[in-house]
Amino acid sequence: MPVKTSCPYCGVGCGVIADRDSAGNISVAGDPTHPANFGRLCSKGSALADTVGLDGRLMAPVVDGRETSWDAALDIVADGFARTIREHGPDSVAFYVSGQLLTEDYYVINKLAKGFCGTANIDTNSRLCMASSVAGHRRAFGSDTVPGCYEDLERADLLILTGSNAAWCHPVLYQRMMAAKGNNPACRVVVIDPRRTASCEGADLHLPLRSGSDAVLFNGLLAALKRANAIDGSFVRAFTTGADEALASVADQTVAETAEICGLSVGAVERFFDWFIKTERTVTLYSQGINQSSSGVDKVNAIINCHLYTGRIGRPGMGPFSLTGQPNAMGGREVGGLANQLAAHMEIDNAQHRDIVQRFWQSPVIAAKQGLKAVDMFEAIADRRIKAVWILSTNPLVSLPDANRARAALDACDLVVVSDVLRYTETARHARVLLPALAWGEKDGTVTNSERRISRQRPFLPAPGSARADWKIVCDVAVRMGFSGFDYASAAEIFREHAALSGFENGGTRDFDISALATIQDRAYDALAPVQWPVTSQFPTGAPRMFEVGGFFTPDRRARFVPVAPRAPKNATSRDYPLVLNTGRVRDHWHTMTRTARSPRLSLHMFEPCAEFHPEDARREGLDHGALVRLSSAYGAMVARVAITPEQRRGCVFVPMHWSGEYAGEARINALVNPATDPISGQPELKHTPVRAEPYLPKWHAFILSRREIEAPAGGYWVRGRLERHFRMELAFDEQPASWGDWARERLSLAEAEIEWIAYRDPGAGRYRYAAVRDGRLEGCVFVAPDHRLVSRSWLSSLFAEQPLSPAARMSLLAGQPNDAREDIGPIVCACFGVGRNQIATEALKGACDVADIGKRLKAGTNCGACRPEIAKLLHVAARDAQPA
Ligand SMILES: Nc1nc2c(c(=O)[nH]1)N[C@H]1C(S)=C(S)[C@@H](COP(=O)(O)OP(=O)(O)OC[C@H]3O[C@@H](n4cnc5c(=O)[nH]c(N)nc54)[C@H](O)[C@@H]3O)O[C@H]1N2
Ligand SMILES: Nc1nc2c(c(=O)[nH]1)N[C@H]1C(S)=C(S)[C@@H](COP(=O)(O)OP(=O)(O)OC[C@H]3O[C@@H](n4cnc5c(=O)[nH]c(N)nc54)[C@H](O)[C@@H]3O)O[C@H]1N2
Ligand code: SF4
Ligand SMILES: [Mo]
Repeated sequence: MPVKTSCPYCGVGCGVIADRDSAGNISVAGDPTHPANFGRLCSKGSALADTVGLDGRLMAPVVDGRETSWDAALDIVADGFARTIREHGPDSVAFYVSGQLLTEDYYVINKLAKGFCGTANIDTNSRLCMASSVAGHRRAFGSDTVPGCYEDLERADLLILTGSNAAWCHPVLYQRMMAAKGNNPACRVVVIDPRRTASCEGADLHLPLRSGSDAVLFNGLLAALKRANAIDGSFVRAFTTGADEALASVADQTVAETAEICGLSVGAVERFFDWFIKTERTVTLYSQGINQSSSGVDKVNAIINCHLYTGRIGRPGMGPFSLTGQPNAMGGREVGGLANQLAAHMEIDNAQHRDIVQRFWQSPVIAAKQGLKAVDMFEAIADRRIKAVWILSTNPLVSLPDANRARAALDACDLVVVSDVLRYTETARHARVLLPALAWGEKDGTVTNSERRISRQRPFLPAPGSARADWKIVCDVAVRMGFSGFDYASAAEIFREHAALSGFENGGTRDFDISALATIQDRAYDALAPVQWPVTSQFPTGAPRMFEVGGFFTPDRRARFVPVAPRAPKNATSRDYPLVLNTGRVRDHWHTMTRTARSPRLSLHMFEPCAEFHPEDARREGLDHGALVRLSSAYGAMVARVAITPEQRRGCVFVPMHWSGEYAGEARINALVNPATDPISGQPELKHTPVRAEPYLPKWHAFILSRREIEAPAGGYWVRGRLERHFRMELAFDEQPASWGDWARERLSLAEAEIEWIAYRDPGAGRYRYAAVRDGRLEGCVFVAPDHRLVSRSWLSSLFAEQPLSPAARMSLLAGQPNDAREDIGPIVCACFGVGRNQIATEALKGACDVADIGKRLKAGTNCGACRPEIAKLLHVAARDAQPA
């Protein structure tokens, strides 16, 4: 039976239809009726079926490395937390949770911490993600409200993306924007990002500003709006306060000054300002390039100031728009999962709010003060102020800044409990107690996307082993700790309580109100259609926009302009650390790769962690494209593959956040990232760490392709991944084995007798190549060289098909390339149809003129569309190369 559910990845919140046939085959398709995606899915969503297998799953509770019963594990957790609170007080325990929990899970863990344990030491990975937006919203609006909806992006005439690579991180939304732009000749797109990203392919203007200078740019814009008298006087007078102070702080900032500080040309800044001044329907979208900063909250307010001044908020086609990252970042905010919030958008510093929540919960206590925010929480674990911590649905030893220190913190902690779906993650390896949770496809509840839309996640798979829903595990522990109020029979029951609290003594004073859902019956909850909050008696079917006619949630109901004095990033570059490390995402991987690394097609797009350098910086540091680089900061070091590209801003290096010790050696970027935080939001500055780069020159480079899983070596550089019908590993190391042949056979785990062993050796040049063939099919191959110049992997990879090798392929095996070069499709660009770079280049030579044409010829880009910006780029490059010199 097909089940309607929603995608577990990004905050776009696409609806999917999942099904499992009688043979157990799983299929996933876009839900044409879901208002976030109308049937579309990106590469990650389309590959969901690849990721739900049970290998690697945590199936039973584990204590001290041994499987045990639920009763035993829950007793250890409940007794451990109760005893620690008894002996050291409530603030000696902590909970570190995640925007990937469902709202119901999140609600009960927050209730347990704040209402029953009596501590606000509950924080979430949203601290690394949305905390600056939350704080900026609250300063401006008095509430954490995203005023607009996705439809606004389609109705806008000017779309500004700052600190957002939506083409890769919110792909379905980006495709919606591009489709709308295609239908609206007046629509323009501006991308503000130090790098030229895939999102720039569809842009009319790219501003490659100096890292961290957004507040200067938007302050400059406010000054320009004033000079142009672009004020919406009636809106500003009726619905805001503080405009004069904000204007005073920017009044004399000229375009020239702005351009100079931001490292941009005067012309580009002028054009951007001019478009903004003249375009009523303007949406400014922003994400981590704004939030992950030591002045992230100020940057958010600098953006909102410009929208308040022009009255462009809450009306069709306009508004500031914070793109949420995780599927339920928004739901976590609704239940108050951050250490400085209370449930249902109430404030922990407000005694009246504390009283409301405590009476509603009938709880013995209520946390009286803010708890520790993520970075401070791990600091407190390190110095043993916190003695017991429970981590749910997040992998902090990979995702927190200064990750080596976070690891040392957990190792020093008396009781580390981890709820996860996998047996082995970097964090799970450092836990005393592991609790098996239900995963996507098995669990049941709700999530809220970037436009405040609540959607259901519904199960379509049976629970594996003895795994339990996260909410159930939390309630089991709460009951064992002796607390009442946790005897829920279902997710629906928790949802009703959450909805009731949102309306409890609200009377229009709080933005988050879904009280019309407080009496929803189980059957209606099961059938709940996606709906945007508020959902009240006034708005029974939800509301797409807020604040069109004021109604802000400050005491005087007016929005606040916030004067912003721009600050530079906390740690400046120096002689020792001359480059700015910028980190973020790639198209086909998700966070710490616990899901996406299971999908062969998602692993192909970017197989290794690449450090992207501007050609000038690469030359200065002596780095070659495709070679290895060692990056180090005052905190730690890592090794990555060098990619040289003029799309990188000079003085900056970009490295993806995804690789962990499970998939690579020495590739955790957060070992280097500084733990500097924003003083208001506590969000870490993940986009700006001073680093040094130097060539990493091990004596040997190798790659292995094998039908069997390849064991990770003990040291050196290595990266592994799962591809179609085989595994791949890249390695670089110093020690030379006694026999390369024996070494290769060991890597492939093959017994000599069963296979045909083909070898090529050139000891003089240090080149060794081996291939193993069984029954005419390729079993594996190992290529070794003294430098990084090994052969292309794509053709060899294609030989792991079911059919035996052709005689021609066999002949060419150890050459590593086909006799006819056209057979090598090159690195994969289109994950959906497996189309490679070489194929696109060939069609370009044959006259393919645009992305649509490539789609007709190769199908590339015609399914999810996530690769369309890259195809466009390849065509640009081909066209440029075709020009006579
Ligand atoms: N493929 C994929 N998609 C994802 C995720 C994923 O892991 N993989 N994760 C999801 C999550 S949780 C999140 S939070 C979102 C994040 O979505 P995004 O914020 O769009 O993604 P990032 O790559 O982290 O960073 C965005 C951009 O900020 C730029 N940037 C860096 N410094 C500055 C600066 O000073 N100013 C400006 N204007 N820009 C700067 C970076 O160069 C980068 O291109 O993505 C979500 N979607
Ligand atoms: N350098 C750098 N670091 C960053 C960022 C950056 O841009 N640069 N971005 C930051 C941001 S925005 C974010 S959101 C974080 C994300 O970072 P994390 O939250 O640490 O990353 P994930 O890999 O999503 O971790 C989710 C974990 O939950 C488990 N899991 C999955 N489903 C379930 C479930 O249903 N229940 C339970 N209990 N567990 C489950 C997975 O197996 C996995 O171990 O990273 C942050 N770190
Ligand atoms: S855009 Fe892609 S990752 Fe995000 S929710 Fe939609 S299908 Fe999932
Ligand atoms: Mo995020």
